[in-house]
Amino acid sequence: MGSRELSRSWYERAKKVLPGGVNSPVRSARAVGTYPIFVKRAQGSFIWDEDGNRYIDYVCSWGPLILGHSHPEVVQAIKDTAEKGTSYGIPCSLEVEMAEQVVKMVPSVEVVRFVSSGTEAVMSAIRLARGVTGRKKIIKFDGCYHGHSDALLAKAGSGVATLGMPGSAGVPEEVVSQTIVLPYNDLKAVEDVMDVDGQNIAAVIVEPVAGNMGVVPPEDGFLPGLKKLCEKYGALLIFDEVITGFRLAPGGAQEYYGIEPDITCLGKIIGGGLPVGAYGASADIMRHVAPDGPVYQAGTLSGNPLAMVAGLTSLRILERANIYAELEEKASYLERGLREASEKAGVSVTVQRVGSMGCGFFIDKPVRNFDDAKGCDTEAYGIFFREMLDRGVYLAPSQFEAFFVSSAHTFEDLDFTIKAAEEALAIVRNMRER
Ligand code: KE4
Repeated sequence: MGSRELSRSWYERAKKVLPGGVNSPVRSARAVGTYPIFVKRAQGSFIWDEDGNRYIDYVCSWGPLILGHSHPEVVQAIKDTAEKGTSYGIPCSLEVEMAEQVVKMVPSVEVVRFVSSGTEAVMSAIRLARGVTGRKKIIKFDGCYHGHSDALLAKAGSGVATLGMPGSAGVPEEVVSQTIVLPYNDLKAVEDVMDVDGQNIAAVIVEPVAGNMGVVPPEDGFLPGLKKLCEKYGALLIFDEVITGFRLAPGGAQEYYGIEPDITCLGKIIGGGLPVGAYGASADIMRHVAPDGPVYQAGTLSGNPLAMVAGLTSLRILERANIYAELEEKASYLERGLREASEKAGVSVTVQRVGSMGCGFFIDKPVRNFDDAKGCDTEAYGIFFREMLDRGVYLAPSQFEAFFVSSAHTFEDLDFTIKAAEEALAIVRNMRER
């Protein structure tokens, strides 16, 4: 691996005009004790930095690029569409075709509204649930991330079943006072809150597979239990499928686990690499959304033809190619290899995976919630990240994120990654033994 001097100089220049030199905090790589690379181009499973170093990319733009970077059909569709305009602010047929595609693929969605990010999708879904039920309180789970809208930037208060506390400066307590934060996979905690306060709960929002504390699968009974409790108390169940949507199956986690939520939030893959978010539900629920109903939501670039065609082309490829069996084979191969690498190095890494999303927790036990995840050796993860980077493998610059396998990753890429992991973990062990 060559020098990364050009990335470093771009970073110094960026810090003068962008907060922390980035447009999203986790990209700063501060959590892994280094500075970010600056990407010059990307193709398939590879990214190249400004210094010309090539990396196998497992971030895939935080999930969107399930088909790999610059998929030729997606790029061509964007080019062809751009020549006819990039945004109209007036309805166009691509929005209808894209909505029909989402409705066709996502089991619980009959009507969908497009927005420009996952944050917008979730923010709108929460407003919709409150508008439909006439209730204010929402339940979310500690360690789940649903974008940066105020109501969801709540962190768990001390203990269980406490009202949220602001998870960020600038979020008034009044806003998060209606947000109850509970431990993920703790159905009893939800039951206890609902037994007392169920009639005031507008919605329970959950990542059906948590992907923002590392990857934490739902334990048996958790998702069905949430659905039953919501039905019992008249609250709406919201699946935040911004990561899992189109990732775990064509119909996302709700197809993978066979559980249909009341409202679904989508993002990432749905945009094929361009900014698209969406929220959808039954026609009966969505008729509450303006201009049909009283729940207001709007967006200048919502449904713009460029983003629609990138997403539509991607979804049609996913539906046609049925790549999920291939992704399962590749991701399970990588999981096995990482497990063997950690055993060989004598460094405890708990690999957790669902489909083509996974992570390696630097801890010697299963991780079932955020309190478990917080017990990880994040310093060791930082060393691992830097050593893998030096060997040409780009992982998430945070222990509390996921790795993603795309259809562009080859078994050669996976073998290269596993070998690099063996070397990197040996260095983690040696540094621990000092
Ligand atoms: P965006 O607003 O970033 O498009 O989506 C927010 C969001 C909502 N729901 C889930 C489950 C999400 O994972 C996200 C965003 N994910 C993060 C990291 N996993 C994006 C990376 C970043 O914030 O830079």
